[in-house]
Amino acid sequence: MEFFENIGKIRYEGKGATTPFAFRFYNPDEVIAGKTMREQLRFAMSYWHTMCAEGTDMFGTGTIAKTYGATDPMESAKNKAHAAFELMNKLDIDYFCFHDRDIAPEGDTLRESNARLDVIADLLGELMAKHGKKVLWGTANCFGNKRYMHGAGTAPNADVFAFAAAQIKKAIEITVKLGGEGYVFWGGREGYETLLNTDMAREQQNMAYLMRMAVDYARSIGFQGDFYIEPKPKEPTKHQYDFDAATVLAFLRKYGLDKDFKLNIEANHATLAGHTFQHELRVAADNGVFGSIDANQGDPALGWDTDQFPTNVYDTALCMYEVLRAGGFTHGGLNFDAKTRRGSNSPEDIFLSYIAGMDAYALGLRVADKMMRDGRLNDFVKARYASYESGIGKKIADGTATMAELEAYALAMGDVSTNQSGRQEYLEHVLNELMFFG
Ligand code: XUL
Ligand code: CO
Repeated sequence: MEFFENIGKIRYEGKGATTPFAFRFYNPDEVIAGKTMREQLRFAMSYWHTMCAEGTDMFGTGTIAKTYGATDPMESAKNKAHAAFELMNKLDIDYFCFHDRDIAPEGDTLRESNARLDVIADLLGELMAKHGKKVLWGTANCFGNKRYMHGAGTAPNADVFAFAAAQIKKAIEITVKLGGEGYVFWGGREGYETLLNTDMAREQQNMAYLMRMAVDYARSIGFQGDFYIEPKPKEPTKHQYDFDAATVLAFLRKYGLDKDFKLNIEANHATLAGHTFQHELRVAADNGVFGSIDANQGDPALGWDTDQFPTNVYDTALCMYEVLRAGGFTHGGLNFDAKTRRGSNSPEDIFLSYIAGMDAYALGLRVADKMMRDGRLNDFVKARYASYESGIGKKIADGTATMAELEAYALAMGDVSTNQSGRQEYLEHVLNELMFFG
């Protein structure tokens, strides 16, 4: 059974493409910066937005049906799995990411939910083997059900904590069984609304313990991939504990989890935190925890997580510049945690959105590669800090200068005689040149 019968395989047609159902910039087998584009970009489909989300918002019901021709929830889940592989095949996407509840509907009891998961995981395993697709990462949805209204790992109720642990254990087992390369913790409702009812220290300590147990359990059953925390500052709670990359780093270090976790940086979460996407990626890379990326974009005029498909090439170029600087992905990749707008409600829109996002990242990779090879940006930064390569600067860099020595140096100087321009506008212009010439 075909679910998207009007749409054929999307291929690279380059500049001469005459149909919107073609890649203009993503040429999977072309080598850029030493690897094929397919290997550099490691695109993944998000099961939740793509296969499940129907375009609902708090003002209205869905605009696009995602039942895949079935009324029974398990039949629908099976059809959904088949549809997912058709979509990945047609879009030439190698990976997918999922929450437990995206792939199989929750049952009345945990036992029933787990049994349903087993059925669908077996089917996914068969389809993966048949079509050569892989799991980039799995995760547990510990935020949708009403039992998690006060959080999961940070719930004030120990029974909720226990339920969440059991749910995560199963999600890890499924992820491992499917050969997943990563496992994500996004703290869905791990945060608070008011400190008048919240013991923040206890909640964070409990969360760290849950993560410790999860890591140890996963390793004990043979998981060799990466664990990620996905920072987000707010939504659904007012104050999410995993606010941004720096906050997550402090948490990981406090609880001795920093060797076990990397970060999954999401573009729209970065901007919600008041940062640029590039900033969050740099913080992760500079601290040795760059892992994976949720590729989407927000709307600068809106203050929430709009999860739009990424089309802004400045952002994708600066993102891929960070990825290349970090040496590329290892287990991570670019997961399109993105959904079509509520008004883009046809199956064609899903394909056109992925094409737009994949082409935007392909362009980003092409520009980033030019930025690296051109070298002007890197050389400029290097020259800007040249004073730390010799003399007093080298002593500072080596950590051998003393306060008294620096005082003597400053007194002898009288005042700083030169301070070089930062040339911001020129560098932005260089970026434009690299983007739009050749
Ligand atoms: C929510 C979000 C999640 C995570 C996985 O904002 O980004 O979909 O990526 O739970
Ligand atoms: Co995300």
